Amino acid sequence: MKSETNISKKHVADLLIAGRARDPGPGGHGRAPANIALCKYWGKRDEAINLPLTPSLSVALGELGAETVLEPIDAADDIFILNGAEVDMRCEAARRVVEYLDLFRPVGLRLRVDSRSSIPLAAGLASSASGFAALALALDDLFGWRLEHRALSIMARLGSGSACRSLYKGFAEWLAGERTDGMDSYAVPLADEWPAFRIALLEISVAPKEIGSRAAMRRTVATSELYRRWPARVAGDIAAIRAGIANRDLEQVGTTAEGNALAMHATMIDSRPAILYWKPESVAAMEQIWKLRAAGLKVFFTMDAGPNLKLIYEEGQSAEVRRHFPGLREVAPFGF
Ligand code: 2P0
Repeated sequence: MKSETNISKKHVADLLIAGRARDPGPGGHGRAPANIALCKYWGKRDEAINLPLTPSLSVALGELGAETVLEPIDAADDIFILNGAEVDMRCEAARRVVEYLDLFRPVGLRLRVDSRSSIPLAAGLASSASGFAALALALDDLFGWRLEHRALSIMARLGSGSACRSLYKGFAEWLAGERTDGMDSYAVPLADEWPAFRIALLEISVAPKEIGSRAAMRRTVATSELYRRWPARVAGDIAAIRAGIANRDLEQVGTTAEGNALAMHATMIDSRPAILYWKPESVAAMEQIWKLRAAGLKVFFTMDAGPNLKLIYEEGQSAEVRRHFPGLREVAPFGF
């Protein structure tokens, strides 16, 4: 299923900024929202440069996201500050940031990376998407490149696949593309605004995962028989979600997004060895949502590579939904 080539991130980075100066200005700033997929990205056709096997579609989380400031420093090593605290440069997160900076900066340039995330850590949300999108924007600003959105989206994708969807407010679709260099694999914003749309984080557990999404994706693609059905499932789901958004049809968007997330988890469960992110409380929450829906409340859920749920509903149901799930963290993607 995969079509790995020998194309490296460095090669793509050079294509993106070909002919542009690499002299830094005094500083760079970038800010990007987190995003939640309604039709999931699950599985790569090229792991080296984060190319997906299928398209995906997400909604950005308004003001929840990352903000990054870059400054050249006269030092032997980079400095990485996350939410005000200096990060040990030997840790995995710092290593990924340094590796990413190395793709774009001249040899010898050291940077102070000051990053803030407004994503509640307790929500169990991955912060890599908004983090790498903000970092891409900050680099673009630091070097004064003024890259177009498409190039910025590809640039963000090199940090983390789903980061390419974090450049826009509202809904965005990541086009899978076909090229081996991935220059046609980037996200585009959907024009639709849906002010009543709500997405809310229902925390089940924030314990560290036993397997990260990168490794889980790899195992699913390599071992799940069911995964062979995934591209066809995505094709139908993404069309249905797109049409549902255009018609402000919550029932269609909600049922399709919920089914898509469950199908993604089914491919994980079908992997050998099986991957199961759900906790008993995750299943209890799903059952509660189905019960409320049977009783007439329009509320749906999606889930990512973890045990937490994200609830989908409209403003009119907000009070009722929050009454049933008191700890919810609600986001109005168009209302900030
Ligand atoms: C998504 N996830 O569409 C899917 C659904 C998790 C479940 O994108 O390896 O951190 O950096 O490309 O983007 C999480 O994966 O993976 C993810 P990499 P990423 O939101």
